[in-house]
Amino acid sequence: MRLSRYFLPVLKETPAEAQIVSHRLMLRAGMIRQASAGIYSWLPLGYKVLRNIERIVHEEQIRAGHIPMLMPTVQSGELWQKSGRHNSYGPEMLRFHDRHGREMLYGPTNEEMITDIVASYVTSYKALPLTLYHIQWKFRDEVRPRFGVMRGREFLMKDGYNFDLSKEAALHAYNRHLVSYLRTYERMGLQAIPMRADSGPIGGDYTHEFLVLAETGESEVFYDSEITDLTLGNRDIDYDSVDQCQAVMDEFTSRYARTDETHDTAEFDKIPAERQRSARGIEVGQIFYFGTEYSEKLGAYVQSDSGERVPLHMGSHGIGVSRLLGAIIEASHDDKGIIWPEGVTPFHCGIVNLKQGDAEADAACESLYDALSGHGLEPLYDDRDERAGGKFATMDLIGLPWRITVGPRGLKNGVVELTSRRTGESEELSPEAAVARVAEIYAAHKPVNSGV
Ligand code: P5A
Repeated sequence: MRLSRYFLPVLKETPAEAQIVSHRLMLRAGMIRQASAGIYSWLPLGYKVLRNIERIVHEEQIRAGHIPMLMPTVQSGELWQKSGRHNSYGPEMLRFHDRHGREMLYGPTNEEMITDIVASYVTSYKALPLTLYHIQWKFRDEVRPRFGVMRGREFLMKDGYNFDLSKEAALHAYNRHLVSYLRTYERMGLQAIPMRADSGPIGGDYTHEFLVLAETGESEVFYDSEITDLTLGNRDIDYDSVDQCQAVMDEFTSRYARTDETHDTAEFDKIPAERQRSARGIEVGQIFYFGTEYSEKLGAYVQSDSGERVPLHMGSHGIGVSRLLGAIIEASHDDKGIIWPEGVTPFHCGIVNLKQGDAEADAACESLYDALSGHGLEPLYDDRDERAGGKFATMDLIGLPWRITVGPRGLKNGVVELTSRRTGESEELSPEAAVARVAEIYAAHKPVNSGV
């Protein structure tokens, strides 16, 4: 993309309404625009990151054996009457009537709808285990929408639902989700810690929230500092293996890590004092096992292998896709702007031309652009007739992890400059070597051919 032809409405001023750094930076970098409280338009740069996050979520869901589909945003109130949540959900649910006077709502979640679908088609245990998911907009009329996309009213969620014959099988689905979520967040450059949580209006005995530690987080958390040393890394996990998923689960959940809702001071005090931590965190996902409650209410039963009619064991699992943009920025920024992890960056590499209009510099930038594109990378070429300082400031603000700077002086010596946004370190290299280096860095972040 050439910046002169892009739509990147960056702001020089810090918007007064934004209280936390991620919200400020998303507005300043021209990523989002508020349409009304807690509802945002995704401008091109923000949309690109949103799509990258969504792609990683899809890839990791499919890797875990879960099946993508799409349910509507608008639902009929009827199913919610059956589950009993039409009343209990309260004013957070946006309700309205269609022209025939029927109760409609903008879905805050999809347990009822998916259970109804499965109840309609699945009749035998042979169709199990089954996990279906979608990535779809939700609406919750939050009392205090704030912090930009972090607590929106309209927000994008990945929500998945598992259907199993027994509690044991459903707990494997729970563990499998826990492992696949760890991998999902790590690919986005995030450490999200699974913490014992409170099940709230979704219900159920088993639930973990995934929290990214950040001062601006809305949740208070308590944990054993050892948990922050754990990573999944490149471990090759067989998601069908009950033992392997259980082992990872045990490794990550056996240490104390809880939100304030489940915090237990006596338990916490058993950890050596130097390892006790209290902090704040951003909840980027939550998993639940809730048994047969929805299946019984909505009629999701199957014939077991002994011929009995049994209700399905279910769980639901959510990732805050749009919230993740805010969480990533909270975890990765500096005074100058955003620092995107390679896995989600909107463009792979910036190209800054220090002397636009200089025939040699222009040609070198064009050829870098082609060479990077030839490697399947997407560069953002700042081809505007602007001062170098302004170009650097824009690149720093929008946070591309790598920048190649091209100027007549360097070109005389056959070199360009490759700069890391994270460390600020620069290296002079031939244009070919700079391209090869950038391509090598991104080789570890190639999309998985997952069939989404
Ligand atoms: C699990 C999937 C559920 O709704 N039903 C389907 C279950 N869980 S949840 O914890 O309530 O939401 C899942 C994740 O969605 C994000 N989230 C939000 N993001 C932005 N703005 C909001 N107002 C908002 N509410 C929830 C969180 O990341 C949460 O973990």
